[in-house]
Amino acid sequence: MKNNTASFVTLKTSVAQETQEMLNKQIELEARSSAAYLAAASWCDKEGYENSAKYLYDHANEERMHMLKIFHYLNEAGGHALAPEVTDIKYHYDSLRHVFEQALEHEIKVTHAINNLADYCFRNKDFATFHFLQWFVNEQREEEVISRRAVELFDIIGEEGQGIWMIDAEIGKLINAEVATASGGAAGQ
Ligand code: OFO
Repeated sequence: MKNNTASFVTLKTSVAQETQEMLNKQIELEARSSAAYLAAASWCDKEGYENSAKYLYDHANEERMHMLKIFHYLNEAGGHALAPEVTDIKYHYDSLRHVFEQALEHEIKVTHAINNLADYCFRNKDFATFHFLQWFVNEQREEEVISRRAVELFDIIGEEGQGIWMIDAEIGKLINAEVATASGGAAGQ
């Protein structure tokens, strides 16, 4: 007689094992984003960039929410979300500009990861997960726009004299900023 355990495991969810692994990797990446933003917030706090710190603390929370969104999706779909281990977080920065350049670079990396995941799900006909990921596609587009705006402020305002404090003030205004889409809406949460 055959052991039914293995077939039960594969019948329990329509989300393929490979997709589950990719979703767990994305959970880890979102957790890494949250930890990285938290570390950057702390650096800004310590350096006296109060508004940038607020922006980054807020963003760390958002990233944790992203992680949980995937976490719950995977478990509700009958899979197994794994609590991620996050190591090798950067704690020191050369300057405020460096913080935001790194943040933009990180967001671009996350966009690529989401696109790869969505592409994989579409090619493998997992349309439910593909549909679920559309929220993240929009969110990444919005996050890239805001992160790019933050970096642009350094060139527009200039860092000399009181410039750096003006940049910090402007970055504070990006908290909860909504990004209008080309079609007129806002890619909200
Ligand atoms: Fe999770 O959106 Fe940024 O990284």
